[in-house]
Amino acid sequence: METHYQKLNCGICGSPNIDQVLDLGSMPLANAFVHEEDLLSPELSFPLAVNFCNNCSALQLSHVVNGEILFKNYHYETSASRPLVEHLQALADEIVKKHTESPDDLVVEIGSNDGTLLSRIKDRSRVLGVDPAENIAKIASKNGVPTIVDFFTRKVAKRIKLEMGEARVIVANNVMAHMDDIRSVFSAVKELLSPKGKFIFEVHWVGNLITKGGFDQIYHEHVYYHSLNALKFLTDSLGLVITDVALVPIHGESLRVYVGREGASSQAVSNFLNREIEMGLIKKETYLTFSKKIESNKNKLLQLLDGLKKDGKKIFGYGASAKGNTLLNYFKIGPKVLDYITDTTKAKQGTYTPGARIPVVSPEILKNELPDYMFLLSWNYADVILEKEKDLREKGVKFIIAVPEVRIV
Ligand code: JHZ
Repeated sequence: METHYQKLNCGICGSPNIDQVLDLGSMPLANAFVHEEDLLSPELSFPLAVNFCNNCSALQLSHVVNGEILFKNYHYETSASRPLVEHLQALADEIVKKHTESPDDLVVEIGSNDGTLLSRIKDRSRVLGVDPAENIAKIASKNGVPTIVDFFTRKVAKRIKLEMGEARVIVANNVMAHMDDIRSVFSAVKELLSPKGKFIFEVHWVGNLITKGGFDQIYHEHVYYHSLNALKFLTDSLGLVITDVALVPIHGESLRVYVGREGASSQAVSNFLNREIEMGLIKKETYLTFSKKIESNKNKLLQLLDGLKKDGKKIFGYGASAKGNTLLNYFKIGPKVLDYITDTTKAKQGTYTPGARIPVVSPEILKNELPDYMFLLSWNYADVILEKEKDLREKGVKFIIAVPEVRIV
């Protein structure tokens, strides 16, 4: 099995006219948490660099790691983050009320993870999940969500159509950035979707990446950093229509894109396309400037952490997110700076973060041991977490947040 390969053509339009705009060096996989028994074994690491396509403006990784390595045994569980669960509850209601007509309609989710979304739809519609991670799909099945353990391909789409009929809704949250062969995935969607059906997906928006500076969203799982302009290039070329778009406040800001086999685009779509053009998202220079900003944020953060450590302060990390691992590894922040990282995901507790090797522990530790500072590695949930941790803050624990700017609260 080939572990990774270098992309010589744009994955959206096929053009060879691509240029590198950012290089983060060789990095371990952001979700490959290390178990105690593997501490002495070397970790896999791969080049992490970003290319811009001068033809269709798509931003994408220069090297792609084999999906079997990335996703077959996965540590991220949707249900571990309460704000995400609430977000998906609202999406479930929207899907049922606005996009299905009868309980016989089929809703298929690509990258269904632990079944958090579909379990909220299953009593109102027929549902089916598709996810390559066997360990996570098992949890979904326990939650009553039938799941095909596989990548979503044309073959799988045909099989579903044959056995269950066309899908009224296909939903894919935080997976359309992950699939290298995105053109085939869209073709498979077209195969399975009913003529009046909707393909609804959410992806982190590159505009948020650029304006808020959350470069830590860049890791091997995210092959693409989507703009609506590049996505439109893709759907146009496949005879699909982006019927609507909304910016939703999850993972910073994400695009929720509605795609159909027929119909017209809403005014919101053309407004959004223009907004991105005005922001410079279809220009290479924008990404070169962004890449320089990462270095200045790095200096500010390292100076702050260094000063605190010299003053003898104890610092823990909060939330062992995948993005946190990009930041820790690129900025070379290790266990000498952060004693522990607390995380609510059971499967991450007792492991060590990839690369930096910082112990991940249950938040229960905070009942016995309080740090002076907690470094928030899930800045996307800052508001909710600061509110949730009121007691901790009243006890004097301060939070360090690095995105969009380095600050202490
Ligand atoms: P969170 C994930 O990235 C993975 P990550 C994936 N690759 C992807 O594409 C993006 O999402 C979009 C914990 N936590 O959601 C739970 C607490 O401990 O920012 C999670 O481990 N306490 C699919 O991993 C982590 O933090 C809390 O109160 O960067 C958050 O990870 C909360 C709210 C979370 O995504």
